[in-house]
Amino acid sequence: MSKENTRIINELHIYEKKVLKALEKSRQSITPEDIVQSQNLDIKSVMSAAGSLASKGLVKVQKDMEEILSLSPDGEAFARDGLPERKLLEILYLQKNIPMKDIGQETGLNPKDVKIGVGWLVRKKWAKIDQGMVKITILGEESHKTPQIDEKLLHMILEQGEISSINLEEELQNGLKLLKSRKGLINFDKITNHTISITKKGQELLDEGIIIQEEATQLTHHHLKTRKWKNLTYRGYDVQAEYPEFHPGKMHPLRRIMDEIRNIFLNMGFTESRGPILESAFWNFDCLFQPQDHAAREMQDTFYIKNPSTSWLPGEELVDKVKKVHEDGAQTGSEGWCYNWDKDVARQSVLRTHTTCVSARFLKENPPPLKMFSIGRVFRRETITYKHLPEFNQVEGIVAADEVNFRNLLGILKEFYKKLGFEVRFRPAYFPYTYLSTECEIYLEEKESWIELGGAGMFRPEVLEPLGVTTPVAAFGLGIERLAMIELGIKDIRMLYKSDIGWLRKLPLKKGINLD
Ligand code: FA5
Repeated sequence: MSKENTRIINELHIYEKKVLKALEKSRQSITPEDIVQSQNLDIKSVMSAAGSLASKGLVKVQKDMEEILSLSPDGEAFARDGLPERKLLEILYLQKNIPMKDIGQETGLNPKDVKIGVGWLVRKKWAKIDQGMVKITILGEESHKTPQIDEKLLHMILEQGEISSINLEEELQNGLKLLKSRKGLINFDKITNHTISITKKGQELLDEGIIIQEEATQLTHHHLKTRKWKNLTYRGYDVQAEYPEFHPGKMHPLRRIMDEIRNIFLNMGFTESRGPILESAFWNFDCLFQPQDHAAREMQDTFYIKNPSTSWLPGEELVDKVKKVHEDGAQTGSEGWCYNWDKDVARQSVLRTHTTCVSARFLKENPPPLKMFSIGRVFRRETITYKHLPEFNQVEGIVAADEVNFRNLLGILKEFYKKLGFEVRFRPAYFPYTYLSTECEIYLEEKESWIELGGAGMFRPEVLEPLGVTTPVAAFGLGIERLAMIELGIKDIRMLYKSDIGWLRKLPLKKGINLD
């Protein structure tokens, strides 16, 4: 047996095998009803098995339309009593001529039948109408005793109850045409007959021999309990079968990407930290050597909080050191910003504008060497665009140790993005709290432009000295939504917050695994 035929036979359902077997016995076209009889199946199973076999080219299913004729109540009355024209002909045969106006009275027919009868007398050429007289013709004389084909058919249907139009002889087919042209005498019911025949390919399989064996489609509790499972043959799974669409619950893609980022940093040996969302200007700006008249502190860039309008400052020692560094640079070798630093400005409550304040807080509490990252929400008074949101997430990180330098920082960022599958480029940048500073960018195909992903740099001595840190510190702060845009291939950052269920359903459950 060829490998292909074995495969086809193995994949046949038991009903399909039974239909083939039925054809083997008859060796010619058979009806589904024959198969119902011979294989002890129900008609639905036979039809669906035959359809499936036909789609595999193993059988041919032919459909023939059949018309079943039966009589309506009017038709039945005409069949018993005679057609109106026949009744008229009988009288006319005796009288030869009858005035048109007297015909109802002479024949005792109702006006409707008189109308029909006279019409058909003329149509059948049994009579003609001449100067108001209905006159019998020679054909009428001859037809007097002989029933015509339409009348014969009417009687046949009356006797048999119903007959099929396909079995009618040619003469009766003409009779049917006549009866069809009279409205309401005959009922026509259309039925479809199927005949099934074996194809060459199907015959090949039959010649190879098909064994019919009951197959279990499922292993049930009953099979196990009765130990029947040992002797059962199990139907194989069609792993390519169509399956219904399903939408398993899954994490929002942004949350998934955040978890992915978290895992990357944890695997790179970083520890995670967190900080408050409602922050003092001190930690958000001052501590990061951002002068109190810096543009980023303006009301149009930062959300200031009315209640509580002020926040606690840390201990005097740190506050004084920060004040000094702003005013004259303290021991850092810099001149500072050369202005009078105001404690009250530093007390102002803000929604943090970046997560860099978490790094500052962490450095205050934890001596190097250290590697720390944090993930969290930040807020800015931004005009919403395809790449700007007023509320978004950042991942922040610092590496502090004696031997850390700017090249290490670039290496860490490159490695991080590589793990996410991105290649980034770096360009020089400016941040008040870092020197050297850089920004990493990635090319966005959809927008045909470079998009900024994050900022980084070595913290300045003006940041580190007040915090009591003596080692170099490499720092970075990266936008998460921008990363998500690229990973998910979306053109607009707002999509991430739209709750578009159609889009969410289509997204892979996990990067690289799409169950939809
Ligand atoms: C900062 O926030 C710096 N704190 C980063 C930093 C940390 C520099 C440590 C040096 C040392 P920036 O404002 O560029 O940088 O924002 C960082 C990233 O956040 C941007 O590159 C961008 O990816 C993302 N981002 C900024 N603004 C928005 C916004 N409105 N909507 C969405 N993402 C934004």
